[in-house]
Amino acid sequence: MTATRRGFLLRSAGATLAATTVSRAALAGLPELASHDSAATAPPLPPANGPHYNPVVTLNGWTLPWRMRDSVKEFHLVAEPVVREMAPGFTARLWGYNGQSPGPTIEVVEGDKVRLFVTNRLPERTSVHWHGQRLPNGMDGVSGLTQPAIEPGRTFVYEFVARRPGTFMYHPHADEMVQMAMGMMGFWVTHPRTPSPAIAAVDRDYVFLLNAYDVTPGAGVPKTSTMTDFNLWSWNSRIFPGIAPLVARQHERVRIRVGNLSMTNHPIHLHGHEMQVTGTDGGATPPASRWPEVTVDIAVGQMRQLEFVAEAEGDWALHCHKAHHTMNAMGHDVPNMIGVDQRDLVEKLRALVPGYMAMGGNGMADMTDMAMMPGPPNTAPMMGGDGPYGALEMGGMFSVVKVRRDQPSGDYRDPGWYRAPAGTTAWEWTGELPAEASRATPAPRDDTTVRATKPDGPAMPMEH
Ligand SMILES: [Cu+2]
Repeated sequence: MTATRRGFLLRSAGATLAATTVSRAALAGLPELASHDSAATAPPLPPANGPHYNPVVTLNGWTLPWRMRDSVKEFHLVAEPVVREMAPGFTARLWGYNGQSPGPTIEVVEGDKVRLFVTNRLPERTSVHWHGQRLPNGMDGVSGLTQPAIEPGRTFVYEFVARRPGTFMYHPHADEMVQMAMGMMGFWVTHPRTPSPAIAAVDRDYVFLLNAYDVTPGAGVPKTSTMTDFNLWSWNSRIFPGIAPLVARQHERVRIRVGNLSMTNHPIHLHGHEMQVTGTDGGATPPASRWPEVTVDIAVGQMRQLEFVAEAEGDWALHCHKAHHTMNAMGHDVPNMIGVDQRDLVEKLRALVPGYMAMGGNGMADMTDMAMMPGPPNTAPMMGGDGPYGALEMGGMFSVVKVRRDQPSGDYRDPGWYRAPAGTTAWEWTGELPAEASRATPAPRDDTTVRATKPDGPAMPMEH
């Protein structure tokens, strides 16, 4: 939901969220303030003016509208405390922009003159660095080095020409450790003025940031001094099963732009297809330099454009290959109990702690069956998400690329789970090799999780 500035002011009048009030006078003359209060994936924002391009889709995010003033594209970013639903049932109190963390995606065209108003509603000073852009030194947003910091309640103006097409990010260069650990970051895409072999037109163009938080189960505010042992590994401040699927029609060309603003690298792995890195932080890769990959490591501070043709129908996992990064709310100093007979121990402990249950003796998958193993309120399940054949036993940096023959082009709605053709799903051995045609296809365990595409529904938002 995009709210107008009027709605925003009305809402914030009674809200305790905003740490700093900004007077009406200070907002005078600024572009209408757009704000989002939902973590649903917003439909792509087609350009209202200027050259046409196929707009990007920000997973569980949205694109910032702009206004034109004398051929300058004007945007208004507001740095402020936000409440982010990281997964259904689990919210975190973060800092971000315009109502969400990450902030909205900024989308422009090569050669655009861009003016960005940045209002600071945080309790401390900030700045915005336009990561990867060619710009005048004084617009680079490093507080203390290229500009004074933006004090609470103040608005600064950044202005430059988006000279290089490609994939970019924005984030503070002021109290960085705290502000980035709190979720302050956003995506920026500059489309080429004319497509070229190096920057081909694609049918779907998805963007997300890799980030991570350390939120004590039951608490809502991240610990900002954590250096490596994060417990929530997220894409756009969402964790599986809260991450929207990436939907494509079979044979479509799909681009996924990924930026890493966490504290470690993430090998992003796609099932069932080969992809190429068509762009890096520095721009498009020359086509002759590309090679196929199924896993692309994305280092801290880097952006990568991954592209593939969605040739194979199905529900294909897309995830970070560091296994600890596909878990939620995980403590990492857990003893290994695999193979340990805990029966004696359980008896003794039950005398002291009624209802005590032993865990981990056969691995940790039991955790998914103990959905009810209640953590404190507002705790993300360690592994969550039900698939058509059972628990997915995944969390964190995990989503699904859903390739469908009948997905209408331009339709980003979740088509539900894939129904494999008979005889094409792994089956249980019964002692004999059956004829291909008579292989049993395991039945999805719950038909309610297998939703059919509703072609008469609204053309857009995928609620997830
Ligand atoms: Cu990772």
